[in-house]
Amino acid sequence: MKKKALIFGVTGQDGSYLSELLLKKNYEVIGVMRRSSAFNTARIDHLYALYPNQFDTSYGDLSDLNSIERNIEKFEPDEIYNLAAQSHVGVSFEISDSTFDINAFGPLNILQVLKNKGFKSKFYQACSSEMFGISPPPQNENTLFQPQSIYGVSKVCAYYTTRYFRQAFNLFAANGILFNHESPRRGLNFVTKKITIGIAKILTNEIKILELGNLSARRDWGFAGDYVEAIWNILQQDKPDDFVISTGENYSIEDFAREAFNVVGLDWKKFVKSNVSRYLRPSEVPSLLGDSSKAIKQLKWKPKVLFKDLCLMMVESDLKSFNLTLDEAKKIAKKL
Ligand code: NAP
Ligand code: G4F
Repeated sequence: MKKKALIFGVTGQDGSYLSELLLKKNYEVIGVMRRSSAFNTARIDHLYALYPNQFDTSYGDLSDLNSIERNIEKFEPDEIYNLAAQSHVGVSFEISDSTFDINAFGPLNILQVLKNKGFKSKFYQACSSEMFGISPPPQNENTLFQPQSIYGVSKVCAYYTTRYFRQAFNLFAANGILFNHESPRRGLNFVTKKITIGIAKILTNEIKILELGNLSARRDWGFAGDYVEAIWNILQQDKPDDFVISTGENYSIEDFAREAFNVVGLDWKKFVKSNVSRYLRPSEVPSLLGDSSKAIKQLKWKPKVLFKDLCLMMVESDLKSFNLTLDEAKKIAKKL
């Protein structure tokens, strides 16, 4: 019998990589996606064709309890991965109610269904290093949560809700506290992707200058493809538990820009402008640096792709989407 996984947030960056991983492991994967006026399946379209008998999607929304119930009852999954969220910290300052609603009440809705209907599905909740906020680095599973945004607060809520259902009702419910992870499939308005696609736009004369916000914040950036392996691993443990997943290295936004522009031989300082009045957040998380000793020991997990290779992977992929090879890009860069 194939294992069955239900993924909330299947259309997102992590949902697409996790689907690929589970399908390779011979799972049957059902992705829950919300209705959108524009198609939102670009990251998973290839999977329908590659795995016609193993992969499918179903409509549902984390703020619609009835749809959650319907999906769990219909598919009776062995494992449920809740990756769905309003995942943009900056945006959460503007749409705080819906961010809190989706990110905090969403997992509560799923867990209530599991408990009330007696389902034994294992449950994974996507938590975040943003929960640590201003707690000084390095951060691990014992670090104080001091979130600096409603996004962070909502994830702290989701974290404790998951632990509560595990402790009070004996559900297999686990939290992954993941530090920033990126990829060519990263959403366009996160800083890494904004920089790497910005480089391709500068080289093709679409823009002259790239505007960013705070350049001094430091992040522990890993590769999403590596992190979904940890996510899967967390649900394969004998007992449910919570794990920090990170690379253990951190760099500033300025460092990322320098490294990424350097891939094509450009000096970032000539092309990046800091527009703090537009992009500065009301409160900032200055430095995230994960200590994943527990995951390394218990999950036997460690990241394969580190900072430099991640920059290279993302720049090359964005050049490709503009029909440029790295060599062609370097030639154009010499003339700028
Ligand atoms: P993402 O690309 O923004 O994907 C978020 C997913 O959630 C999308 O599929 C989105 O659907 C879906 N979604 C949003 N609201 C929903 C709702 N009301 N009902 C159902 N689905 C909804 O995020 P990601 O980078 O893959 O991250 C996955 C999870 O990990 C998120 O919970 C995020 O907060 C958390 N996390 C991410 C990182 C990171 O660095 N990437 C680090 C720590 C934690 P649409 O496609 O329709 O928008
Ligand atoms: O790329 P970001 O928007 O990611 P952020 O805020 O760290 O959040 C991401 O990682 C969290 C884990 O720690 C996840 F939970 C969350 O879902 C998301 O995936 O911003 C990174 C840093 C911030 O300090 C921000 O102020 O970059 C700074 N920044 C500077 N200029 C910018 C920009 N961020 C964005 N999005 N756009 C800018 O122009």
